[in-house]
Amino acid sequence: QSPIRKKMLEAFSKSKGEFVSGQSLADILGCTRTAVWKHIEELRKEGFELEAVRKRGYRIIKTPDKVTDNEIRYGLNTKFLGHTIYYQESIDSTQKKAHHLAYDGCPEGTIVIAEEQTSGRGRLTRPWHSPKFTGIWMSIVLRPKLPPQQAPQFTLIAAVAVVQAIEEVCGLNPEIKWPNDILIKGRKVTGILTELQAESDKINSIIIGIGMNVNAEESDFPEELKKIATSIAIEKGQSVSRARLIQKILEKLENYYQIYLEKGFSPIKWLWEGYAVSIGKNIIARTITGSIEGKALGITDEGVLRIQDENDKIHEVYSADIEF
Ligand code: BT5
Repeated sequence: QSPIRKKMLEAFSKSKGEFVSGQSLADILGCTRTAVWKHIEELRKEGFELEAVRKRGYRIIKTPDKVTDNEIRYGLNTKFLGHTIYYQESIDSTQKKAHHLAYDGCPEGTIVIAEEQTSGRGRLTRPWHSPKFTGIWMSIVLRPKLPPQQAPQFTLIAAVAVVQAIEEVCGLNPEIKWPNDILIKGRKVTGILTELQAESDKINSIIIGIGMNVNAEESDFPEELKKIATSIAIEKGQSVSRARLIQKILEKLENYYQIYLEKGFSPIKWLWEGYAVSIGKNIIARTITGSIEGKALGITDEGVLRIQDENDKIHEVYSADIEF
């Protein structure tokens, strides 16, 4: 944030919600009233709501709901997850940053979080729309001592954690569409991206990216997403604290991660199936090598989807886009 806007915010905090005249702001900042107005517009872009009244000046009505490291740390109830936080107001992709940090040896449980991503990405380098202050754009680094084949299970563990966090914090009932979509009433509210750094037989780190539309309004989505995406605020009819949701996701994820390390995948699989929408249905799975049509039977202990085609042949699918 620019030093001028920092000074401006100090002046507003001193006034405790009362109006500060344009002239006194100009005096404090040592600039013209036109320049003051420009800085006010910048604050609005940063998520501040300001009231401007002629002859009285400006006052702050609402500060942006931010997800800074302090906001996340305050009230976080985990043993290690989220104890190291990299926060940036704007970033290209939290996933990319987390990869660098993981490579450089950051501690397990490190998270990267930003208010905005300028090139957030989904699977297969698809873009992930991440406008400022409206969502949770977060990447989490874990270091399980496991073979790389088990990595896809982490998408499913994260999905269970996300669904339960949304249920508990927001009172909504999301569903999981294998492998990585969380839906509310058929529209995507969250996407999960699990990537790994590994040697041939062992995982060095797993990077779980979570993108959740929280306080986005209909108008925040570009045309191509309007019909397929939704947000917590749209479904609930009111905005929700992103910091609280993040804390709940981290608490749930840490808990299920520990259960998974102690007891294996089956307790998670059992929970996961309770939230899954596509199981038992006739689906089309589009993979990079082609499409498979048939009945989704369920997932294996590795988190792989089993599909039975019309000739009763069983296919095991590691990653795909599902239509039903
Ligand atoms: C995903 O990919 O759903 C994984 C998304 C992971 C995003 C997180 S945010 C934090 C971290 N940092 C990153 O850079 N990424 C991760 P996939 O299944 O491939 O879905 C991508 C598709 O979802 C796009 O092609 C769009 O159709 C749609 N999409 C894009 N942005 C969306 C949004 N905000 N809400 C709902 N759908 C969206």
